[in-house]
Amino acid sequence: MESKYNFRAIEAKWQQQWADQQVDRTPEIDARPKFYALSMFPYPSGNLHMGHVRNYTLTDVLARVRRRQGYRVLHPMGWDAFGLPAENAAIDRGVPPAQWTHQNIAQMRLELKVLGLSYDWEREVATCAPDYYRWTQWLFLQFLDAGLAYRKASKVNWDPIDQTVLANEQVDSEGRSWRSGAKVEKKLLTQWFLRITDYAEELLQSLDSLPNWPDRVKAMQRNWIGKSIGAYLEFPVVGSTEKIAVFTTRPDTVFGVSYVVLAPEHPLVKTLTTPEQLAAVEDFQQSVAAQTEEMRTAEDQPKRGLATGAQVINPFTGELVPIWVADYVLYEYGTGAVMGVPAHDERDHKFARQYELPIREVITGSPDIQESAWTNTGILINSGAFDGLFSPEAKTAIIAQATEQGYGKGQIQYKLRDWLISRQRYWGCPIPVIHCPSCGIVPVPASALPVVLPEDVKLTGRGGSPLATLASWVDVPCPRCGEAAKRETDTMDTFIDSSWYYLRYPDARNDQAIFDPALTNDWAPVDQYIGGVEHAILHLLYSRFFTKVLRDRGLLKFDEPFQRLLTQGMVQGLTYRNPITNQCIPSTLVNPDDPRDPKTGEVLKVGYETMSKSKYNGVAPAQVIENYGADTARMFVLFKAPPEKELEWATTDVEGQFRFLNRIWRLVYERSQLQASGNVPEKDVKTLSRAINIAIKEITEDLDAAEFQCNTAIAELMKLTNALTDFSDPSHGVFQSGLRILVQLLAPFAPHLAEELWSNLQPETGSIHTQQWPTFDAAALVVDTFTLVIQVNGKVRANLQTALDTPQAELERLALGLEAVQRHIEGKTLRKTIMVPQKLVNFVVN
Ligand code: ANZ
Ligand code: ZN
Repeated sequence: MESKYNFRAIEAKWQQQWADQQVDRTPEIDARPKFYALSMFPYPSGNLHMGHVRNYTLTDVLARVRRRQGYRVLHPMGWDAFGLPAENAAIDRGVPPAQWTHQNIAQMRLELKVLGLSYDWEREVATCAPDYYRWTQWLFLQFLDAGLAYRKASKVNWDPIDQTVLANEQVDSEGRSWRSGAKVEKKLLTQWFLRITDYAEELLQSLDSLPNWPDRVKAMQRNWIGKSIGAYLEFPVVGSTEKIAVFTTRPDTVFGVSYVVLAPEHPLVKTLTTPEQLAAVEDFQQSVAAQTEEMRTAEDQPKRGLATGAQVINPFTGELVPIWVADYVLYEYGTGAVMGVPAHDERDHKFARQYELPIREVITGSPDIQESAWTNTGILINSGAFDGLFSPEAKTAIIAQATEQGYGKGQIQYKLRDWLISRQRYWGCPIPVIHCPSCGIVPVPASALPVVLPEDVKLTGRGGSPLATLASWVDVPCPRCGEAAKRETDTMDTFIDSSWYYLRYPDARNDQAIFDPALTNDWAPVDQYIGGVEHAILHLLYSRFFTKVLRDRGLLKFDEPFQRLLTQGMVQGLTYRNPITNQCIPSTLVNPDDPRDPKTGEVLKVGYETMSKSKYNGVAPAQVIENYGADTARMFVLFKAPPEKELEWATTDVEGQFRFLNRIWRLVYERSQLQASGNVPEKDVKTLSRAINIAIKEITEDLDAAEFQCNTAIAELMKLTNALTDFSDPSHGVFQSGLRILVQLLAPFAPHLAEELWSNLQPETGSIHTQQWPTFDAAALVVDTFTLVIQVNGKVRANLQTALDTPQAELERLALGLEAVQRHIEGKTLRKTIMVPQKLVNFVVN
């Protein structure tokens, strides 16, 4: 054994050996319990970033521990490889997307291997490979067959920079594209949708079956699905046979309606508006069309509206109320029309104040209804026969009357819309249908899959789908009638590719079926899923949806894809910004002791922000590995913060972990150099034995917790290292076994170092990563106690039963706190404390 910790040689050597011996291969299915550990697969953007390192190391620790706890483990990796960056790179640099993507995959695979992650590489998948997307296409046909995929013309979000349609989920709260940042426009186009709304209720309900998901993620999903329980009510239009239907969550306020509002896009606007109002209303419609949904509904935006001149009858009161159009009513939600109740809704209140519409109180509670709306429940007033009822009862009674009289019913409404999946881009999975002039939409027969994405396509980045320009690919005979027909040229949203990849790993090389249900139903669901919180809604909701559809198609036997979810926090880097321009300045140009803008001399703002290229605050994993090794990099990302919290990058802490690994190295190395001291007090043996068992217990528990705490586990490793360092006789059996336990517990975190040390300590037993996970001896945890005699000025005043290893300062504090002692020192000055360890303390006072 060398005296120096040579991480480069050690890491290279063991990575080679593990690969040669295929130690990370997934075992065949046997009687052992299974464990499926999965990190969200990356987009192959070029290089690994620290966020990847954190994510994959966390999952790797768990996979390694579970293997040693007797589970058979599946721990795979793959690539979410379709998507726009490849296409944009092709446009910018002329490299074909496939080539760009495969280069990046090769590079990132290398970087992953250098981290010592225990993946079964034989199960690697890439969503852009025909042997993968063949099954994505097959799935699409399953959805089509189930009536869950359909086409419709709709107003869609159009990204003018990326020249593609976006799902609602891909537009941020300011109406910008999640990817290009462009202001999103609305366009009317025929698009493909998946009927996720059919599963809205189940997607909501079964969140309750996921106790090991973060509450925050479940709340975000609930919000996104947005279930509202209320009523559908119809208001007949005066002088017409038309009715305006509204959706309301507050039918109990129906006696307070002072106007009804249509969304500007509502088809009745045109029919109902009086001739005098028509020109103004049309102008208004135009100006609203230019706004995004977010601008229209934002709390702080003034609401704009206009009377149509027409009126409806409130069927409950017989009253006539005016019909308005207003920007705050959205056409796509509910019925696209609202009953305005200014007394009990904030928006309506503001609107009524602005346009001088009446405000009528029908629920008690407000001190001054003209001043502020009362939006809570309460007792009904001014509501005819319903006066005196409490809101919840009133809702039921009012819905009952509407149902009986035929102008309404109870209604449940979801915010969730069907998922728009078609994209007019090239680098995605082709939608496997053919448009035939006689037969209409004809699915490509499963036997003809995959519909291979052609490679010889000109990418310009401008206008429509690039595939549409390739006649040789587009023109095909109809599979049904043989007539000349055309392929669908849209590709699928890449979120489809990632909605099912976790089902492929259990049987990744199957070329006859998407997977063998026996294998996938054995390994899946995923036992622990780890990834970024940015996927809290879309990816996770879509995956849950796919799982449920495949279950209903008889392919899966479970309801939820991910049993346990951990969303790890972002990795942040020190960021320097110019206080005036807010521009980021690369740290290499800044003196950390006096951070100033190198050009203007301004004192810079310094803080931690999520690492990103544009902020020049990133640290490349390859650099850290080069300087300190993969084991140090792993230890750092695990130790610096709890997994779900932000992690602030600090080189000094990386060095701290490096020193810690060096300490462990020296401890093992020096054990042979030291002389046996012969007589070790029994209490020291007990203390070390206890430290060893505490470490086993605490680390095991930290790794079993739902949000498993690698940071506290590493802190326990440090304590055990200290206890071993303090022990005087390295030849003693308890020290020897402690050292082996330390290395065993270290192995999931720093797998290379642990393997090297183990091969020195116990070469005959083979790899450390196949050793059974240690178990602790509960008896050794029991603390030995002794009786401390407490004197004041030499007279015994009290006794204290206390743990043998209680520190002296703590003993003094405890002793002084005793009432029997207090009584004799009160009002006097403590002059001296005489301590006879583990026997007696004497407080000298006068
Ligand atoms: C009358 C009323 C009175 C309302 C009251 C609220 C309070 P959630 O919970 O989000 O479903 N609404 C309905 N459709 C709308 C649309 N297309 N655009 C804008 N607003 C719409 O909200 C349902 C409530 O939002 C409905 O209940 C309706 O206003 C409004 F004291 O009806 B309410
Ligand atoms: Zn045909």
